[in-house]
Amino acid sequence: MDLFEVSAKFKINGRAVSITPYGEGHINETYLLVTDKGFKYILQKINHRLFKDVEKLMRNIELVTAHVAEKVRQKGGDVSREVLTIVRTDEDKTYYGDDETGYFRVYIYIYNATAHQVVKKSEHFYQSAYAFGTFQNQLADFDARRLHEIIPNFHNTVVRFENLKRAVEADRMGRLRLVRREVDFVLEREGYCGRIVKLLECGQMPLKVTHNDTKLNNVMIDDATDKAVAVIDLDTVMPGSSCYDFGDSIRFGCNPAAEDEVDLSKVNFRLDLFKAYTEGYLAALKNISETEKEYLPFSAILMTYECGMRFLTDYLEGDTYFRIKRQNHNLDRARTQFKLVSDMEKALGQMNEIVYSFK
Ligand code: ADP
Ligand code: GN1
Ligand code: MG
Repeated sequence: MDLFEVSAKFKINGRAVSITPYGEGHINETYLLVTDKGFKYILQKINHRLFKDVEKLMRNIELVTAHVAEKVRQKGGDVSREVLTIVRTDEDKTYYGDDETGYFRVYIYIYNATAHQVVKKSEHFYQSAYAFGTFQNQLADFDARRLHEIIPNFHNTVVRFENLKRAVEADRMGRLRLVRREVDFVLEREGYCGRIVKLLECGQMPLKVTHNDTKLNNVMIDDATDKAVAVIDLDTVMPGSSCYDFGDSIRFGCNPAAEDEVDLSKVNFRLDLFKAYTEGYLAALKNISETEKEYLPFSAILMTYECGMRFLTDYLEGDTYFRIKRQNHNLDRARTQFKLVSDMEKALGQMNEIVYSFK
């Protein structure tokens, strides 16, 4: 079944006339769909290898988008822009497909807005912080027990570390000899892994409903006003720590170069951007505890370290998780992350000062 046939199963306005690959996501296959009536939609082939239970995945997204939409409505906002809207199938389902065809979903396209790949204006970064903070506020009264933990242990760095060790031992692709330095970099920092996990376990760090994938390109920024419009990519909304959401944003956004930049001299941790993000996050986030605040700077290191470790694991296992576009792509990605970790370790004191310079 081709993509045009798939698109005909959904309640879109018109008939699809073009369907083209879109965006820079590493997980799903994303397409821009345009109809003969000029309407645009986002068509996605869901990564079924990762999201084995599509029914539960889409149920999570349905619950979360309905909850956020209600909050937007209460504030008199524009529900078609400020939250993802699922377009249903003719059979009134949130997705179409089966194991053979693959699984597909359609979202309303958010017009006149961009998901940026790097921070071009620090205002955008401030705005993305405000948006992710607001998203957490909107879900603060959402009962987390209604959510399925779609990828268990997603930000459990202890488990991620064990996975890397297993990949090293197996060395399936014979690539270990090429990455000894990177593996050592990870092993030397094992002490980072359990810190937030332990705080969550003992209840010192509050467990919240968080986004868990807070890259700049998972937030739509209005092209005209530079304000954040909506948080997108809701596949990983699960119970987590607000520190994870903060740290992952810093990981991606405070680097002026691409996540897969090969020239590491271009990869640097920018403290001015850290300040912009921190200001936006603290301005938006209601009820942040002292422990959360204390661990914000460290969480930037932790999330960057964890992501680098995940790229490295995938490289060792033969690139089965993150989509790659070239040889060594995951290794290049891992290297940028470790360069950022080194930079951040040196800047930890300054990051702390910045966090405590805000109320
Ligand atoms: P992945 O999980 O693979 O990262 P995303 O859901 O983030 O997939 O989508 C990939 C890209 O598609 C986004 O970075 C953004 O550019 C674009 N996109 C996704 N949803 C929408 C939408 N509703 N409106 C406009 N663009 C979107
Ligand atoms: C993936 O889906 P996307 O491209 O926004 C990944 C994140 C990583 C990120 C690294 C479900 O995000 O966890 O931090 O790549 N998403 C999933 O760029 O694993
Ligand atoms: Mg994404």
